[in-house]
Formats: sequence, C-alpha cells, structure tokens
Amino acid sequence: MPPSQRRASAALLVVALVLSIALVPSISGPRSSAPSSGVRTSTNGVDYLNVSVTDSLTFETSLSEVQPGDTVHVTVTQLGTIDHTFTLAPTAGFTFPTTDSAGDLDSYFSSHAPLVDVQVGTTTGGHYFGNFTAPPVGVYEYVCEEPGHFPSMSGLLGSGEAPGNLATNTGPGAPVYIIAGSIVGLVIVALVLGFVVGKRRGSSDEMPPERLGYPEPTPTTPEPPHAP
Ligand SMILES: [Cu+2]
Repeated sequence: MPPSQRRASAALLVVALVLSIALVPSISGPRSSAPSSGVRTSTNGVDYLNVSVTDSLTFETSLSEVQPGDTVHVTVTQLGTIDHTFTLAPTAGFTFPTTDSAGDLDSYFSSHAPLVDVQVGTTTGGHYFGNFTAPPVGVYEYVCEEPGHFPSMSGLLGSGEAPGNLATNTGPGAPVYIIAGSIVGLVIVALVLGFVVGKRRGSSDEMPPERLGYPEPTPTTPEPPHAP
C-alpha cells in the first residue's frame, strides 16, 4: 500500500474508532433519566393500562411497566369479534411453558389467583374493565385463556422494573446488537473510503504506468552514451 493510501486509511480508521467510542455511552448508558414510552405516566399512584385484542390473536398494551403499589385500571378494547381474556399471573418471574394448553393455564390459575382477569366479549369496539394493585417488584406474565390463543396471546408486564429483566430472558439486549452493528458498519465504511481515496490518489501520482493499462512511454531523448 502506498504511503498516501496508508495515511488515508489510518485517518479514516481513527475517525471510525472515535465515532464508535462516542456512540457507545449514548446507547448503553443508564436510561432512568429519560423514561421511555410504556413506563407509568402518572405520578399519583394510579396507572392506566390500555389493552387491545384482535382476531389475529394479539395483545397490544399501552404500558410495559407499572409501579408497585399503584392502582392499575385496565381497559381492554375488543377490535375483533372473538372471545378473549386478559389474565395476569400473580407470580413474579414465572412464565408458562409455551406448550401449555388452555387446560394447563386453567389448572394453574385455580391454585394461583390471577391479579386481574378481564373477560372480553365479542362486541367489536367494546370496552371491558378490571383493576388490580401493582404487585411487588418483578415481571409478570399475562395470557389469554381461550383455547388455542396461548402462546400467541401472552406478554410481560413489569412492576417496578422493565419486562426485559425477567430472569429467563438471558439473551443480550437490543443495545448490544446496535453497538456491535454500528462499530462493524463504521469500520466497513472506513475501509471502503480508505480504499477509494487511496486508489484515486495512487492513480494520479503513484500507480506505475503499466498498472494503468498503457505502456510506459518511451523516452524521446536518447540516453547519453555510456562512458567506456
Ligand atoms: Cu384470546
């Protein structure tokens, strides 16, 4: 690699590294100072959890986290036409095996009273209500008990912590992938730019003529005769 190309590549690599280091803290730093959507919005001990259900067997929830001790008002809106339930398990850190049948869910809830159990009727656009007191710190699973709706209809609600903190969720979080992706992307960009810049400079002042596809021009003045 000619010196000018080496210099250009080195400069771009330094820029990429500086950008990577600058980006990491902004992505992985503490997020408590900037509440994300999904965390409680009230300051008076009352949370409103809006849930919608559809015929495609999905839950959409307005909150992913509530605060322990808060009164949580649940409103479930039927966007389709099929019976559902919104049933919140009372045990922190517990999730149902995804192979569980509706009967398995029923038998669990018969010995573990749900925190809230909203029965959702078939009136499209209808609202169905429930209340519960947010439980001690932990992550809690909610499910639909209608046959065949679990595990498609299930999700996690955090109380005093983000749902992603559930102990069984051991994979790296999204920020890890974002940071790794940013670094790899910047390095690739730096290498490509370094190659292009180096090639352009080299073509004008350092690339040997035979590499450019035309023969070296023959000297127009004959060399002086060698001394005997
Ligand atoms: Cu359902």
